[in-house]
Amino acid sequence: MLLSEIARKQIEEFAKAHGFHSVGFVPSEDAETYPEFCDWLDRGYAASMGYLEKRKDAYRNPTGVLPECRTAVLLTLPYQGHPGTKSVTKQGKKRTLPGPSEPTFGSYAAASEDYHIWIRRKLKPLVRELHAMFPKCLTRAVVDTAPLLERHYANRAGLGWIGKNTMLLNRQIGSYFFLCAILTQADIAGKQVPSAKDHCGTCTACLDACPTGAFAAPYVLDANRCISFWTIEHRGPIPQAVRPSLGPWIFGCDICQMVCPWNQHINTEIPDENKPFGVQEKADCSHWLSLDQESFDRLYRKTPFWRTGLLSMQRNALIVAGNLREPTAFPWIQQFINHPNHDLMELAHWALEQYRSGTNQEK
Ligand code: B12
Ligand code: SF4
Ligand code: SF4
Repeated sequence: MLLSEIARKQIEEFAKAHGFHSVGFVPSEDAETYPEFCDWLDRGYAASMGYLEKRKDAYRNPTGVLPECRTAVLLTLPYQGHPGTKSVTKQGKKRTLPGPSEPTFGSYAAASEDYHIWIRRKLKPLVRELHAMFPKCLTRAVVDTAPLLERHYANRAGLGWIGKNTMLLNRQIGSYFFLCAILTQADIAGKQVPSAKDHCGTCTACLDACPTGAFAAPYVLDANRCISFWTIEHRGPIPQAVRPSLGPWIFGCDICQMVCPWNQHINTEIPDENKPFGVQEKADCSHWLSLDQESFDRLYRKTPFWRTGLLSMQRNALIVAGNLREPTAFPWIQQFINHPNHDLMELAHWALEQYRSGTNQEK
């Protein structure tokens, strides 16, 4: 057995014993989909996520992150996906539509700790294992934030295919999983495995279900129209025309995953770190509207909500409360009508208007 083969086997066994679902290896080569990525940026589909354009060159090859990189090790970690899909018949056509008519949030944020934090921690023993095998090799663990086309390399490493909803999908675990990588100077990728086959077929459930029409084409998402972008990444006011399309989503959106046939009946081991925690509160408009900065800091410093910040979370909660005319949030909205932050004050008036117009419609 070649040394690289032994190394791959050992890392794979070690990773699986540490709760990773799948592991794949790919040589550090230019991404074949790099032109698609550049085209995506040129069309303005990144919206205001300037960090992507800023590091455009680095995305071409993993050496943009670790100049000495010879191999990218890609890994997956499943999380508990959003429950509540149901089949309905719409316009004579049977379709699967998402359930939530109550406030809700992207299930990736259900754990008690931000995945960037705990995945980094989980990668440490793996990095140590690599160093034990290749003592002088330079290595860098990557979760989400480095300029690496994670889905592309995961696809090349055989971990799944890129679906029409742009998610990486795996036949066993659907798309409810995180991706992460270890970039290393050790040359262990071996012979390239074939990329996973596309299993979307003629299905278009995700494209049909997206409430904002965010897919410019199959496999191409325009972030300017994506709820996930508006509620997580965007800072500042959300235009009036966009607000109703947020529906019940306080933070993130799972609709294009909820309807995916590959996400139904998933039964996989969820790592302990990823177990849902405080789900009811996170999906409660009143909870977000009642928080002061100190409580927010205390409760959410180590969660994905932290980067979005309290003001943006309250912005989202006001919009969702208005969209759903959420009865329990009503008294909390009143507290915002003279808020020192002009955007929140304007939104509180907008939200109250939604309650009023809703009542008028019902008369
Ligand atoms: C920016 C970003 C976003 C943006 C833009 C998303 C997007 N689709 O581009 C926003 C804020 C909208 C977003 C939302 C979400 N995100 Co995000 N996001 C990222 C981030 C940081 C970069 C993605 C990126 O480079 N986008 C640019 C596009 C062009 O690249 P791409 O999506 O990888 O697309 C490739 C393919 O589509 C292919 N391609 C392009 N055209 C074509 C055409 C054809 C025919 C084919 C076959 C392929 C193809 O080439 C592209 C480049 O390689 C990654 C982490 C990372 N470093 O990769 C996480 C990441 C993609 N996000 C993730 C998650 C979990 C989410 C959400 C589910 C969160 C939520 N619940 O709200 C949603 C899902 C929305 C969706 N359908 O994608 C996970 C996805 C895991 C998975 N199983 O795929 C990642 C990998 C983070 C992680 N480390 O786990 N996200
Ligand atoms: S995350 Fe939601 S808004 Fe964004 S593309 Fe998917 S379904 Fe559409
Ligand atoms: S819903 Fe259908 S088209 Fe969309 S990603 Fe899943 S299988 Fe592919």
